[in-house]
Amino acid sequence: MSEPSLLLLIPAYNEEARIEPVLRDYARFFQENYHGKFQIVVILNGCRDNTLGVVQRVGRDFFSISQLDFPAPIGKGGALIEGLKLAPLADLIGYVDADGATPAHAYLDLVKKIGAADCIVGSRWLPGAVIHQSQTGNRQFASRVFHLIVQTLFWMNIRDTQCGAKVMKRAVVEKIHPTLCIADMAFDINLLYSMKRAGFKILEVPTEWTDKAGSKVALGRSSLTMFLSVVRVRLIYSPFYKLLRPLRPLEGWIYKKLRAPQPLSSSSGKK
Ligand SMILES: Nc1nc2c(ncn2[C@@H]2O[C@H](COP(=O)(O)OP(=O)(O)O)[C@@H](O)[C@H]2O)c(=O)[nH]1
Ligand SMILES: [Mg+2]
Repeated sequence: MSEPSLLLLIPAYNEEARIEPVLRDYARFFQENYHGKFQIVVILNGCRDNTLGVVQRVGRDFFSISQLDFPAPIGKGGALIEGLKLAPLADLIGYVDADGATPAHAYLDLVKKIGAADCIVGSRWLPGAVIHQSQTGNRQFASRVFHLIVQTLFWMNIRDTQCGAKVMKRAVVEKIHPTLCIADMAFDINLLYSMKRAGFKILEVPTEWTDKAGSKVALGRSSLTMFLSVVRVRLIYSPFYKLLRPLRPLEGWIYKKLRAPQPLSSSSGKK
């Protein structure tokens, strides 16, 4: 029996040194082990290295690989907001990091678990997760603080909102896409909370993870931006949001000071 068609998005920023083996592994592994249509679309933006050349070269060896390139600094979230517009192409749409933190076989395990759920979230923090190389102490600390803030604000009971491996059903993506507006690394909170609010079923599943050197995250600035963004998502869904409109220029000013990315399409995240 044929499996559902799968579109895998890979956001990539200055990944010329890390992405090639990952693309080759995923393309080869899914070609051999997945019995449904499979496509990878790498979504680049504003890369200052030759990521595009590398992706194009690998794409000549594997017809399943293609790319979208946006010159603007739209961030990981902004790139995924654009990539998720391709949802009509497949039954299942997911994303994964370009550095190979999630091996191809572990990603396929997540896909196979979707069953009656609407979204599968790979988790490094659930019992059963296999961690070959942990994040640095600072990153783990920041990640746990972030988790506490997210849990306090949203009560989603998801232990690992930030793991780069997720997969969703097409109807889910199409329904919530207009509510996506966060371009930075807090994009996942925007996505997950939109799904929860729309009543979709999110299943968190332990996964396999190897932390890779060469992270693109500047911890200090990134944490502040993510904090601002989760507060913003919370406010968007609060009854007071309209009253806060006069604060919009201040919000824009802070994002600018933090050099935070902005999405390409100017959705305000309204439901
Ligand atoms: N398109 C795009 N991708 C990004 C951007 N920033 C990070 N990424 C991608 O997001 C993924 C996770 O980034 P990474 O640096 O591995 O984060 P970490 O492992 O959490 O430190 C990788 O695939 C990055 O290339 C960005 O500004 N634009
Ligand atoms: Mg990484």
